[in-house]
Amino acid sequence: KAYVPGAKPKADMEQLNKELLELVESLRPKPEECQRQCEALEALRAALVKRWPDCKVHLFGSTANQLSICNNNDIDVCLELPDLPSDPNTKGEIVEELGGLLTEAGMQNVLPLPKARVPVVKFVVGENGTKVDITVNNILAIVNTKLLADYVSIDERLLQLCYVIKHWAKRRQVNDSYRGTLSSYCYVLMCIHLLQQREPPILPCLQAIKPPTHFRTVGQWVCDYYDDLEALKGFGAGNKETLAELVWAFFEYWAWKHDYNNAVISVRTGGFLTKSQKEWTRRVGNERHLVCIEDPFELTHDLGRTVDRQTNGVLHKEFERAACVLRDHDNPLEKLMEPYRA
Ligand code: 3AT
Ligand code: MG
Repeated sequence: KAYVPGAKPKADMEQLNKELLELVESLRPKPEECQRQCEALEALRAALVKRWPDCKVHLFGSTANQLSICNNNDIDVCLELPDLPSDPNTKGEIVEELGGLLTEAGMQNVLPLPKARVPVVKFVVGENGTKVDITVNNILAIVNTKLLADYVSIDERLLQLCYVIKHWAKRRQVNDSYRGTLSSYCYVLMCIHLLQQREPPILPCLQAIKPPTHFRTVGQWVCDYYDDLEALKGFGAGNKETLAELVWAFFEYWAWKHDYNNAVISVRTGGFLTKSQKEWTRRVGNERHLVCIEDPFELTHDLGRTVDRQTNGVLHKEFERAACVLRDHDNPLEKLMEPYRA
């Protein structure tokens, strides 16, 4: 199982690539599923405008940036209320109120979490079974959803890689930030970072291209970046790497090459920072900074902060397992995606 520098996968990479592309196609959400989610959003919007006539209701997360895989059945919604004070207590109060209002409107399994880092209500739209997470004035999430969507539109290999990694992470049960592994959002940032690092790069660093063309400031965070996608068409064309090669590169990196002791992955700079630069060298409260992934906008936020000693071991073992399966098997895909059994 040891690292062998320079070792390459044993599999026929052309064949593996073909199989991975088929997997990607099978993971695309079906039109019925999208239709159901749209209906859920409309039902919700109708209930919300009755109480807040000048609110806006945004879709964000994977259903808004094309990175949703089929049977995900989960939508992320943000209620935008103009003129609401931005302190967490106010958001918590709105979340409490939303809980009552959604129950009255016939939503099911309504669970308000007013004390969460980002206050949220979880519920299910009764008629069609769509699960919803609704947050209040979560403007950073709207902006980071657009950033991810913009990256997705630059090179199709990003969507393909994200699908494969998200599918793998769900199968291997390492996609749950509440249980100490990593969120989907975090995996997507890891994929973007990898494609920024290829030689030649497959993705640019949108926050480093000057001058920016998209402007937004959210609280203390300046979220400006370059979003002239027309001008970036064909950016990655000089790099001919296939999906199979990128999947291998992803797992090889996280299994053996990432410097877990010192390095911070930064999509914002398109490169690496150190834990000391970020002052993420020691544990503060529950934030351990064992795996460090910088949020592109909320710069004090380490997306790996939820990982603890035990789950760090689990994650690292899973990355190693995936890299070894790819390296040592003639026909690795089925084994790579084998559901985790305790
Ligand atoms: P799934 O397809 O639902 O697995 P997703 O991309 O929708 O993946 P999540 O449901 O984990 O990802 O998160 C929804 C969005 O919420 C993604 C991002 O815009 C925002 N978000 C999630 N976690 C964070 C975070 N820790 N910091 C900032 N934004 C976050
Ligand atoms: Mg989601």
